[in-house]
Amino acid sequence: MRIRTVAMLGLALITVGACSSSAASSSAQAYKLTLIQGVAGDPFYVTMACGAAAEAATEGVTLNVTGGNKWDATVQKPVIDSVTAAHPDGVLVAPDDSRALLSPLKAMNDAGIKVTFVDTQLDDTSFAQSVISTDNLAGGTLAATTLAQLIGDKGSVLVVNVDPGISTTDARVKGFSDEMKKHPNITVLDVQYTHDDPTAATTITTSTLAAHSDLAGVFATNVQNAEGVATGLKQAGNTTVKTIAFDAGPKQIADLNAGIVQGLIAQDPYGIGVAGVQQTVLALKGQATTKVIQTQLAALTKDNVNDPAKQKFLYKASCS
Ligand code: T6T
Repeated sequence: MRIRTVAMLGLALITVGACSSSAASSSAQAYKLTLIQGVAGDPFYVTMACGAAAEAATEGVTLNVTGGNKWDATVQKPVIDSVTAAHPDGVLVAPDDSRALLSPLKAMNDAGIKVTFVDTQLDDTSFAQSVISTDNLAGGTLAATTLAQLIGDKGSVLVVNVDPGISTTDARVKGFSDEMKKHPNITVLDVQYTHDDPTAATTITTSTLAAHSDLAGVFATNVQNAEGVATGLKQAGNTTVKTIAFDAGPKQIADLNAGIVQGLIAQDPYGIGVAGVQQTVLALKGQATTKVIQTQLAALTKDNVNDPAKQKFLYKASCS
């Protein structure tokens, strides 16, 4: 497998080939695919790229991986535009905003590039070959029932989220908030946004601990928020507040094992990457695709995190 990293316009661009480019281009079906990550460097998207690269190798297609260095639609838009200009055959994309990126992604589709949504999606999915994600609503519900149990069904809970307008994290918060309505002795505080910055999550945790003496639990909606919340609880020496977080990056697993976080709702980003390549290649071959695919999730605790069956839900820092 060939992996090449190129610094371009401040973006990380990785080329992963199943075989040498000359060999790939000699095959009639050596399609060129690009994966546009929600943000580069996030273990969720690193793992998704590993799955996509493995499937690309199996199928004999080439895969470029790119992404902005920040979760921000204004950073992702030029990345999308430059991929459209490069004109691969198909693109797997995780849009950073469910509305703001409609126009550049429609332009990509109108240019004849097959588009598949992986993880996040737009409000308008009409032109997508396939939409592949976790059942984020169900994950949010599971986070709420687990947290309610951990805190004895009473007290205040803090929700630390990325930004409004992201399909995945919006659905997680909806599932969480709707479920918490069934728990009258739990007060869900106003959702706080971090723009995907762990430092902001730490600051929010510190100030909420100070302002709400009955704070009993936290729901952190993704990797960066979970990392920042754990840091805030550690810095405060707090051992009473219970935390449930989405995702299963390496630092999150360490925090779970250390007892700082009590539960993780882990996704299967590797499987999303595999399915994304499979569906895009089917579309390119003119074969039927599956319009909506929901991949598995798993509830991880300190007690089950080492089970063999859970290992596929742990995210990677790199593919090797
Ligand atoms: O939770 C994942 C992903 O599903 C979400 O859309 C954005 O955040 C992550 O990448 C984790 O940081």
